[in-house]
Amino acid sequence: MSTNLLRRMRRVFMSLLALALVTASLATGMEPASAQVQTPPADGVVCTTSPNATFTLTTQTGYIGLSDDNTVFMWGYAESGKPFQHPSPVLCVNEGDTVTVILHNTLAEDVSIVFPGQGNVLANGVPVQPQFDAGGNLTSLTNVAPANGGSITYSFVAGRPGTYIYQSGTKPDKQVRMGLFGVLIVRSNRDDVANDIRYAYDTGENGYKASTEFMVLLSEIDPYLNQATERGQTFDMSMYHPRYWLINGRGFPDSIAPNFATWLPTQPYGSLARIHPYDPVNNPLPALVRYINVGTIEFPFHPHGNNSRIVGRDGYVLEDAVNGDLSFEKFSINIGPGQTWDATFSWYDAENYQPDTNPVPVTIPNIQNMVYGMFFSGSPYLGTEATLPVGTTGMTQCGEYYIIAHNHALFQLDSWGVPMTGPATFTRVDPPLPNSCPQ
Ligand SMILES: [Cu+2]
Repeated sequence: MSTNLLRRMRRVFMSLLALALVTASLATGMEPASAQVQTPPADGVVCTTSPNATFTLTTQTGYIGLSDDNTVFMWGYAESGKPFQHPSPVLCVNEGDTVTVILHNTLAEDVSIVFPGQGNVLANGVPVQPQFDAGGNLTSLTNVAPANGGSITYSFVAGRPGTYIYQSGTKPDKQVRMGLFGVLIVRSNRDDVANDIRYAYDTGENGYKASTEFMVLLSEIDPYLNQATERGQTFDMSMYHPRYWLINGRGFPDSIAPNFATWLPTQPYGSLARIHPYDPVNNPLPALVRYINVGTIEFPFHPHGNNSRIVGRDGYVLEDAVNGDLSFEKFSINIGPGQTWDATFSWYDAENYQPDTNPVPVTIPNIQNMVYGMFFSGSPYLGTEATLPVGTTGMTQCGEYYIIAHNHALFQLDSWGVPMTGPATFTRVDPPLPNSCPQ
């Protein structure tokens, strides 16, 4: 999707989103599958890697843009020498790597990082310990990088493949809410990247098309907490009340803009899932979505018209020695706070409607009698662009389908009172290859 299209769309989406939902519903009852990536990829997970799995992170402050055009002050862990970004970088390592994270703290209070799911974490070479003040009160869940310039080095062996959170273990009620969190992906030794195949885990049926790997990192913001922090004021956490909910640090429609969209300079990660229909020969593997919840309550995420297969949770493959495979099909993906869920999905062209040989079994009304959503090509047939009524803003490129996926707690599908924004994104289903879609 081009930059211009997305900018136009941002202006007009409010009045047209309802129509888009109608359009999207035309494509329900079917299921998703796979896409194209470049370097850096326009869509999909953006991995921050290091040859020796060593990452140098520095706390930074900055601002993000939200769907009501507000901006909010945030904290983040940024790669050394790079500016603030939200969320913090996605750290990708391989199982068995000795991972080293060097944390430099520029903030005026102690910060830290905990690595839930990782065992035997060291801080400056010795096992991490909770921290207490002189009165015996817990001050941090782990060793800290002291305020105003302190540093600490964490290390651990990445034992199991999976999706993990890393986040502040110091005043997490405040610091995680302020943005001190990110995702850690541990890759499996089963991966066969040369053939575009990865596996979420070392065992089980969780192979996926490597180029269709997506992330849905769900978070929340109470802007009054952020404002108080920016002003150096205290904030009464009993008054904590989020007004924004985000995917990968963006609200809709920014959520479907490409990775590194220039107009979202501090929010590099999009969440559009771009795939092709399942094909037993040419596109047999599913896509993978890594769901992560760093909020304070459960988020019932809801990809329309599509079941996913949950293959792992919290870095554990869903199987055991007695029962074997324990993966399961799921419609809404209800992720608890602090959880990660890994889900595979394909999109099946179940009816395979074709204009000549297998037309839709309804009489299509005259276009004057229909309302067109901006994500409707004008034709119900995948891969067909048809005439749009005069004055209609069309956003499709090659007759692709857009299927909405959103947080189904509808009071959260919102940006401080602007409805139908926040945690919503799309699955974009391109026609089978070869097609005329811009890549
Ligand atoms: Cu819905």
